[in-house]
Amino acid sequence: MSKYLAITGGVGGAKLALGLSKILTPAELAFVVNTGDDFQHIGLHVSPDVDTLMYTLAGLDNPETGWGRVGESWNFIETFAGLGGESWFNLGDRDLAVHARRTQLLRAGHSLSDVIHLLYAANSIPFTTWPMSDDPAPTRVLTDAGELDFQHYFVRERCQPVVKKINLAAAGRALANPKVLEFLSDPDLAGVVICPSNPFLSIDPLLAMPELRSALAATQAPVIAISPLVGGDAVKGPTAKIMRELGLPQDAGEIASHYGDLLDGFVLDQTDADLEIKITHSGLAVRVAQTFMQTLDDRVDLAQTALGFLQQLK
Ligand code: FO1
Repeated sequence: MSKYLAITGGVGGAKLALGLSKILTPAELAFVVNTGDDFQHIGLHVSPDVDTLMYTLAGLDNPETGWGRVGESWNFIETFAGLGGESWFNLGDRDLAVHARRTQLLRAGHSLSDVIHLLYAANSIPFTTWPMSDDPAPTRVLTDAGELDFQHYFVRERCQPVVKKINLAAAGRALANPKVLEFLSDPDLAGVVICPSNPFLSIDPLLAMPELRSALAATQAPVIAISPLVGGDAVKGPTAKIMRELGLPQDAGEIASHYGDLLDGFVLDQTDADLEIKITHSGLAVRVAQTFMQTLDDRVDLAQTALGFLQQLK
């Protein structure tokens, strides 16, 4: 039985995750999610990338924002703000129940892995989904406005501060999820897909975990990444802005070399087909496809392309 692992974080990654979930069975597909965005907020443990994937796989995601739930109400946060509480991080009423239940379970001694299993099962999601670690591994962002917690940079400051460095030290100290390490050494593993998430904010935290990075480098299965850039700009979020601020060329070729020798293949958007030669010369196999996903069909088509590419690379 061929099995596949999808590495995802944020909104872009969740889109492809949905596409993969429509063509593979739970016995064939597992997810590992970035938890570097997690934070304690107003006494609650918030896990944005875990929840974005959950809502997306359950068909409950807010199609406008990509995060949070569709059909949300905002009575709590409005009332909380009226009492002088922080409201820069928008917590919808139904979303709030997820954070409250997760916090309650964690306080009762459950691991983040267990909590994810319980919350995903409660939303009838049959796919195995692992956090990159059960330990806290908060991403911090060094900017011209000082070092910021991830959500302060991303939401409170709306990604405006100029990024100097992404601080992944906590991820470097966190214990990589042994289930993921085990899956990467499974002889039935037929491929790994790095979804089109922000490489610097949503994928690098996982790769900053030495054991996870070396397990990915050592796996016998082919590893591919899908470009999160289309024509030099991110579909959503600050990927291109961060690349500019880090002094990197804002093109898909840079993304391919960012992942370096971890990759066997790279999926490039058709807008960037001119980069195919350059990337191929770096020793990578390249597929050109539509990576810009608007519809469910787009998500499924890109997932099919990714799987076909992995089968070709085996
Ligand atoms: N992103 C925003 O830009 N503004 C918000 O108010 C916001 C609230 C929010 C609540 C729950 C949740 O799971 C995600 C939320 N996000 C919000 C998105 C979140 O900051 C990002 O999805 C990830 O951390 C980065 O991909």
